[in-house]
Amino acid sequence: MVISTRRWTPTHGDPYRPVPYRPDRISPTQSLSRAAELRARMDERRTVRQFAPDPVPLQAVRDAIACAATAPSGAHQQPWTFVLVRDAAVRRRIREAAEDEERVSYDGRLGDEWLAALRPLGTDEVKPHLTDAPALIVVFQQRYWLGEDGTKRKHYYVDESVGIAVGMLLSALHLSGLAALVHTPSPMRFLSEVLGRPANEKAFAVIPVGYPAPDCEVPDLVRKSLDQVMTEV
Ligand code: IYR
Repeated sequence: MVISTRRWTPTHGDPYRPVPYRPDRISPTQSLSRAAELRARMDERRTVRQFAPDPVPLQAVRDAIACAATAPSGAHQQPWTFVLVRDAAVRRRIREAAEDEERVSYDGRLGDEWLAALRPLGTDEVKPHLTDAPALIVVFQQRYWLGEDGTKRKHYYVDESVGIAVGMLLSALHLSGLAALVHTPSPMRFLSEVLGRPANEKAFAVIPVGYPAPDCEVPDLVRKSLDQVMTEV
């Protein structure tokens, strides 16, 4: 297996220049066993809110981000930026700002119906995972393309593209043995300020990454069964 090292440059307006695509086919039997194994592995993934302070193998996190960046995107515009934050002081500033927003949210901004929906998850405004986890991946969506000369160009299906990439990121982290959490403090503007991101980028999620704390607990959730989420035509 070889990873391409060609560097991306803007392709806007380029002609269609197809190349052959001939991936090896695995047998149906191999597909069945891979799919069954993946299904069982993915079923073991849990959102973790209590992290051990232990460091994580950083290249595994970088590889997971590279996996996420293989996601399909609208017009192949790849409208994402992943900021990997390890600096403890920056994580502390993110935690303080996030908790300031969450306090307002849990004190009433969310409303009774939303708070009732969250009750079984046991979440509150205290966000220790933002400083306990050894790394945060802050995902930004590029609402539009911003050239070095200030040229702006529309990006298409940005929410969908970044959502797919984050799904692939979570899968890659989990399959690499790392725990994660999708945290969406709202509003998230403070993340652009703390991390000095440009005007075309908008924070999408903060993803703490690490190992579960030895005393980690998770809610006793039940996933919908296959027949509850799928119908065949
Ligand atoms: N952003 C808040 C609230 C929250 C909202 C949803 I929807 C969740 O699934 C979990 C939490 C927080 O992070 O606590």
